[in-house]
Amino acid sequence: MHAAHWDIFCSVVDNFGDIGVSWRLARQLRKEHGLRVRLWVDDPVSFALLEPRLQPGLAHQTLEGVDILHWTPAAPAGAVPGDVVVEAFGCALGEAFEQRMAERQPRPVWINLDYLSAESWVEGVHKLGSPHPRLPLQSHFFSPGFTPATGGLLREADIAAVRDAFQASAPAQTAFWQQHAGTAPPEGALKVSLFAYENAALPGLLSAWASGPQAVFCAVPVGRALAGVKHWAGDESLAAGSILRRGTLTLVVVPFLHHADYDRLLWACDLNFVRGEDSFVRAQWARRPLVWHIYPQREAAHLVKLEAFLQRYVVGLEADAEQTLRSFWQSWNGAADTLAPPWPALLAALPALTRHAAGWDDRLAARPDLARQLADFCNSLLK
Ligand code: TRH
Repeated sequence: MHAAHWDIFCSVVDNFGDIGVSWRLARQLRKEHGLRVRLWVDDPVSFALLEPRLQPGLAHQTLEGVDILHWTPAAPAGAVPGDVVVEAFGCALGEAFEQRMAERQPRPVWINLDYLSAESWVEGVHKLGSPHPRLPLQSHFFSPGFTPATGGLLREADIAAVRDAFQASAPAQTAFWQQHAGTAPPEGALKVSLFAYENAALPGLLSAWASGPQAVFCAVPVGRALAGVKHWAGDESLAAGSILRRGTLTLVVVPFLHHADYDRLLWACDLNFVRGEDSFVRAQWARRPLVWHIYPQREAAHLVKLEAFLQRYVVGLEADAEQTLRSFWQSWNGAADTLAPPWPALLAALPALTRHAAGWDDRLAARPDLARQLADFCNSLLK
């Protein structure tokens, strides 16, 4: 039987989560499932930030066996749709392409890949069919999630082995820091990565890190949180390669890293501040405590999602550590009365949170990952 041909469409609305997830999914379907994958992306410039091998000027190129195409209003109109068409995050395929899908025999399996949420309604939507209003086509929702009744999470088959080898190797970590930060963390410092949106709680946290008692080595990738760091430091010149020292805090600005190096950053740190969707999941695979800055939505809808995740995540966590984690996350997300996330309490809870993060990773690793579940689901519809 020929390897099924998949089309994945991704529109970069803002930020990097949509393309981060789509690129990860495309690579995994190619590498682990032997599928022929075309990835259509409307913003190759943003894509190239997390995948520097990409040449944004090319209409068509191949990376890691995946065909990458610049998706323009004209580009896919002449293409014959694949056996499976994945519409990532409601990106709208366009009438011309939908028409070709309807004309194709057999018709493609059409997947609407959803955003990740820990809310329980997701289980009711997962795999639900939705007829096209005009054409003889049906799409299916596919919902990532944390429970067995959802589509699971993106997780490569070899990630635990690669991560464990890196975390066990001091020389590999030192080489990593030297390459990307130009310096190694001071002996005994707590290593933290900081990826966030603009955050009113940031100055207070940076001040807490600068005033001890624990030395903190913080890596900030270039991006939205850096403006807040500059403002706090009173130094507008901070850029990739800068090293800032204030009291017990050493802060390094690292460039926006290649996907694989961003994983290494998370693995090398004792605590990771992450945001959105994809970095949030990657931090869970690091087996280290995390602080999530959730993507803000209208009418505070994101706070419901935050709570839904917390409810799942804290199961089995000691009561004190749970209380600390909740108040820290709530204040980091502007959902607490205070703008000061309780840093001393979080620091004290880190050993318990680290043990918990390892157990959480073990539990999720035992579940089938999203790429496998999606491939199996589509295969069942292709028969
Ligand atoms: O960039 P984000 O804020 O993306 C968000 C979310 O996906 C959100 O759900 C969506 O609605 C919104 O965009 C439009 O955060 P996220 O999801 O963590 O994506 C960041 C990607 O960037 C992820 O794939 C990791 C990658 N990354 C790197 O490759 N290198 C880096 O140095 C950093 C900081 C991130």
